Amino acid sequence: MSSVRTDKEASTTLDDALKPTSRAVDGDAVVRALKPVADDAPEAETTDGFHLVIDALKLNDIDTIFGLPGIPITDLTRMAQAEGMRVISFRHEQHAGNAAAAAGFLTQKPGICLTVSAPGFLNGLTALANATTNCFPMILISGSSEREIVDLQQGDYEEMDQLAIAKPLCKAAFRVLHAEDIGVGIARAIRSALSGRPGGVYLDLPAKLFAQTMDAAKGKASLIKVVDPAPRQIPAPDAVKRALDLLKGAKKPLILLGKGAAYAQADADIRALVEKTGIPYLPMSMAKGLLPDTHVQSAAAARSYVLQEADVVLLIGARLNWLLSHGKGKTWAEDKGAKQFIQIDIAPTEIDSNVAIAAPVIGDIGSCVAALLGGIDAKWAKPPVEWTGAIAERKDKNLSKMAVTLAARPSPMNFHSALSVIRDQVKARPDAIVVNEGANTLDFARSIVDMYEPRKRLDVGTWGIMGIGMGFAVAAAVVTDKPVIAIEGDSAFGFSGMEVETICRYNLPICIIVFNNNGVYRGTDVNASGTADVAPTVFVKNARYDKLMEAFGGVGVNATTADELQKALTEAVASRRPTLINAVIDETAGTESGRITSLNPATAKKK
Ligand code: ADP
Ligand code: TPW
Repeated sequence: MSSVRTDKEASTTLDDALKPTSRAVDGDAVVRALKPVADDAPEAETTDGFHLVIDALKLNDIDTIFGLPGIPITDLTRMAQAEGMRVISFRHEQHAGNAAAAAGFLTQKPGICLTVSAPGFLNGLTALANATTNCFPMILISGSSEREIVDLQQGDYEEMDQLAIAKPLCKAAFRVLHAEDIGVGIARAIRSALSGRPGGVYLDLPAKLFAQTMDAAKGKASLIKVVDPAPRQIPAPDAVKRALDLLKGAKKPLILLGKGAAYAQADADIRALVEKTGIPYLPMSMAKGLLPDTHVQSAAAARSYVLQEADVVLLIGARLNWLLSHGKGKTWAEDKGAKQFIQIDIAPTEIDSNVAIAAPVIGDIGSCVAALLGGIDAKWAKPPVEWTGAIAERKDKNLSKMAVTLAARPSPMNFHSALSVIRDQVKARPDAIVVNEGANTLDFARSIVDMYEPRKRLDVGTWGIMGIGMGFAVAAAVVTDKPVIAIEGDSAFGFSGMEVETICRYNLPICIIVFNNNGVYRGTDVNASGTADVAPTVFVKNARYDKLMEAFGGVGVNATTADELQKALTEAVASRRPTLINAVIDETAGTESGRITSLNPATAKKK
C-alpha cells in the first residue's frame, strides 16, 4: 500500500525526517527510514514530496536550481543542495527567474526558478513572462498556500490563486496536489517548456505537498524520465522545395538569423548553409557569433541597405516583430515593391503574423536547415556580384568610418571609446559571454562589439526589458564557467544591482562595466518646473558603482579613461575575480531611448 500520510502525521514526522537519519539507497532515489511508530512496528521506507521533486528533476538531468528560500521551500533548497544539486540563491526572485531563463537558452534544458508563495511568486513572474516572450525554456516552481483556504479566500499566509495568475503569462501551468503525481507534474512541465516553441512553464506546489510521504519504491516508480522532450519536427518536402525554388530565383537574397537559430544549436549546418549558398546574412542581436561577426558574408555593417534592397529574405528563427519593423514600411522600402519571405520556424502560427510569407518551412531549425542544405549542390549559383559587391562597398565605407570613431580617445569617455576597449577584449577572449542592457549602451555595444562564437551574447531580448543583467550574468557564469562581461547602462544596472552580493558570494568570474552617464539615457535633463527635484531621468551625479562591489569583497575600479578601463577589464577577465568597473561616460553622450527614440509617443506624433 502507498503510505501517503495524513497531514498531521506528516508534520509530526517531518522534523525527525529532516534529521540525519536520511540515507540514500536503491539507486539514486533517496529514501529515509522514518522512526518506527512503535518499537515492534516494521521500519517503513518512505520518501516525501521534497525528495520526489528533487529526484524527478535529477532523473531528468536537471542539476541546478536558481531561487530564493522562505516558507514553504527553504527545506527544499537545503535538501536539493544536500542531494548534490547546485542551488544558487539570489537576493530577488526576478533575477533568479532571469537566470533560469538564460540557463534554458544556453543549455536547451529548462532552467529552474524556485520561489516562495505570493510575493516571491509575483517577483518571479516577470521573468517567466519574459522567458515565454523570448522563447526560452524555464520552469517557475513556486510554493503556494493551502488550496482549501485560498479557494474560500479565508486569508492564509501569503494567500493567492497563483495558478490562475500565472496561466495567461506562460506557455503552460500545472498544479500538483499529491506526492504520487510529482513525477507526472515535472514531466509535463519539462515537456511543455521544451517541445515546439520553447517557453516558460509554471508549476504550483502547495506547501502541504512537500511533507506528504509515500512508500519509497512506489515513489521511485512514479517518476518519469522524459523521453525525447523536444522531438525533431521534419519539414515537409514540398515546403522545402518551395523555399529552395524561391531562393534560387532571387537576385538579391538575404538570410536573417534570429535567437531561435542560436537556441537550436545547429551551428555547423547554419554556417554551411550560409557559406554554400554564398548569401549575405544579418544576425539579430542574440544570433551574433553564430558565424563570426567578421565573416565576409556578414551584412551587419550595411543593415539598412540590405533590408531595403533584398528581394528574397530567408528568416531562420527570427520573428517579423517590432525589432524588424514588422517586415514592412520604410525599413523594408515597401514602396519599391513587397519582398518575398521564406520563414523557418517551429511555430506554424508565426507564419503570416505580420506580412505574407511566400514559403513557410515548419519544423525545428536543425531539421529544416539540413533539408535545405540537401538541396544545395555544387551547381548552386551564388548571388550575383552586383548584389554582394554593392554590399561589400557599403560595408567597407561604414567600417572605415567606424574605425576612426573607435580610435578617438575623448575625455571624458564616450560610448564609442569605452566600447572599443571591450571590443578588443572580446576579440582576445572570444569564449567570454557578453551580457548587455541599457539604451545607448545596448545599441552601441550591439554594433561595436563583434562576437565570434555562438550563444555568447545575452541581452534585453524581444521586450527590450531592463533588469536582466545580473540574472543573465550569473546564469552564464554558472552554466558555462566562462568569463562574463556585463555591459550595463547605469539605469539598467540599477534594476538588478544588488545581485553583486550573489556574484561575490559564489565568486563568479563576472566583470560588470557600468556605463555611468548620470541617468536614464543621459544625465542632462532639466526639471522644467523649477522645483528642487531633479528631472525624472537624472540620477545622483558622479556615483561610484564600483564601491558596491567592494562592499562585498569584489574588485571595484573607477575608470575615467579608456586606458584605465582596458587595464581593469583585462585583469578582471584574467583573474576571474568578481569586478565592477565604474566607467565614467560623458553625460551628454547618447540620445533619448538610444535608437528607438521614434517609439516615444511625443516624437512619434511629431513625425
Ligand atoms: P529575434 O528576436 O532574434 O529576431 P525571435 O525571438 O523573434 O528572434 O524569434 C525566435 C523564433 O525562433 C520564434 O518564432 C521561435 O518559435 C523560433 N524557434 C525557437 N526555437 C526553435 C527551433 N528549435 N526550431 C525552429 N524554430 C525555433
Ligand atoms: C523593466 C524603460 C529603456 S532603457 C532604460 C529604461 C529605464 C534605461 C536607459 O538608461 P541606461 O542606458 O541604462 O543608463 P544608456 O546607455 O542610455 O545610458 N523598465 C523596464 N524595462 C524598460 N525597458 C524600461 C523600464 C527603459
